This record gives sequence, structure tokens and C-alpha cells, in this order.
Amino acid sequence: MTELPNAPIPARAPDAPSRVGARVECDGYAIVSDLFDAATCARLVQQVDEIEREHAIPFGQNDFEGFRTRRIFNLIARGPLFRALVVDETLLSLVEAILGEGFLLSGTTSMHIGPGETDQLLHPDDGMVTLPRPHSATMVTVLCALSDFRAENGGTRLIPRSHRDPAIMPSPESQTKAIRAEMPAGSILVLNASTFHGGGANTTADEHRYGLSIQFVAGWCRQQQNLMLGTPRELVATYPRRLQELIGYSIFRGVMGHVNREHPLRLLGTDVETKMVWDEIGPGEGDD
Ligand SMILES: O=C(O)CCC(=O)C(=O)O
Repeated sequence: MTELPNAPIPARAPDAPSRVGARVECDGYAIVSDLFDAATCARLVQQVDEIEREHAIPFGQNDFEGFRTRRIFNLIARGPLFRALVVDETLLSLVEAILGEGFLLSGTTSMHIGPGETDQLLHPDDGMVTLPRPHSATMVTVLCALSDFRAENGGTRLIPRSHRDPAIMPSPESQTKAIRAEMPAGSILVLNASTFHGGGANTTADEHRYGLSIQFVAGWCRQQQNLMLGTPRELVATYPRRLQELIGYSIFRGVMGHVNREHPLRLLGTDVETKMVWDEIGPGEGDD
């Protein structure tokens, strides 16, 4: 059976990673249903509201961030619930199907779009990557719907297959092909970060759209948010091991990320063996 390009893929389907990988490769995006349950979404919305209140998080001050949208960055440093979300095994298996092993967390941000917000500029999230487009996926953006994403309340807009567009920004003609990623709370929109997308206008009188962006990059890329510096080491020491690795306490392909030839996890007091790629080279193998 041929599926509609945007038909949701059930998160717990055994073949979800390969289907999401194939869909993102072809269309630049996939919608995945039922990753989180209603209770988790409600608790996350409550936490976003609390942090916004406690820290008086302001609206954006420019057309890109929106004048009716509030963002909180580095969510993983703000509570264990956000950390649990990022290390969800199903979520990570979907990302691995696109970026391969050894990918890193690049950032976590809430995007709370209030009534009266206008369409955000359509853009790729990997615009700072200097490789000529199209290129293989270096970054994945996962937009989590904590409340229903609808056409009227700010559901994300995107241009299918635009990850293959050689242009850095969408032309007026390609913008006419934008669609809305409508999805119920608990779903995620998985994007190849080269895909043109943006938050939608919220034309409702009183509906708030709560979304979280969890971004990942290939293990050889620089992360967008500086998670190593953005989190005190004592706090990182309390994170699950997988999350420590994802923020950068890991070594990619036996080379990238070491600290004085030691595994970075040792800085957190973890007794881990340092295996550098050079250790694989036997004596005499480097000789001419
Ligand atoms: O909130 C959304 O739906 C997307 C926001 C976005 O793409 C961004 O701020 O870069």
C-alpha cells in the first residue's frame, strides 16, 4: 500500500525507524504519532508555564522569534522530565536512522506560540552548514507537539521535499507549496534540518500552541547550543549516562571529543576506558 506522504507513522511500530528514515530521506519530514501520552504532555506544558512565570520569559523581539512566542532554551538543565524526553529510546532510534551512530544533542527549546502570532519566515535549521545543498543530513529537528498542532493555532508549516532544494532560502514559488503539520498532542514532526519550515500563525482568540524542539547533529558537527558550558558539571553528573554522552561527554569514531587523550566522561568521575582510534593501529603498521 502506498502511504500518503504525511500519514503519521505510529511511534511504537517495530519498523518505525526504517520507515521514518525512508520518509525523511524522500520527503524531508515525517510525522510520528503517540510518542508521548496525554499525562506527560500535560506535565510538560505545566512545567513550561511554570518556568516562563518564574523567569519572566519574554516574548521574542523580532520577526523570526515572533512577537507572541516565548522560547526557553537548554530545557534539559531545567528539569528531569525534559531530560527523560530526550533519552526516550524510541525517539533516539528514529534519529539514529537518519544521522547514524554517535549523533549528539544540539539543543532543546520550547516554542510557546500565543494568539495573534504571525507566520514565521520559512527557513532551514542547518542554514549555517556551508556544504552545498542538497547534502546528506547533518542535523535533525524533532518538533514535539505538547498540545494539538492545528492550522489555526500555529501548527508548523513546511515545504515537502525542500531539503533537496539547492537554494538556501525558499523562493516565493516554492513557498506556495507549504503545508501544515497538523498533529495531535503526543506526536512529533521529524525534520531533516535542511527542510524549509517555520512556526505558523496563531489566528485563534485564546489557544496556546506548546511545542518543544529537540535538535540533534551528526557526531562530527558542532552543536547549536553549547550544552557543555551551559550546564554545571555537578548537574551533568546527575544526568543519565546516555544524556551525558549526547551532550558531548563521548568520543566520536575514536577521535573527536577526547580531553588530553582521555574519555571526557572521566571528568565526571566515571571510570570508563579510553579507546582511541590510534590504539587499533598495531606496531609497525604506520611505517612506510
Ligand atoms: O514552532 C515551530 O513550529 C517551529 C519554530 C522554528 O522552526 C524555529 O523557531 O526555528
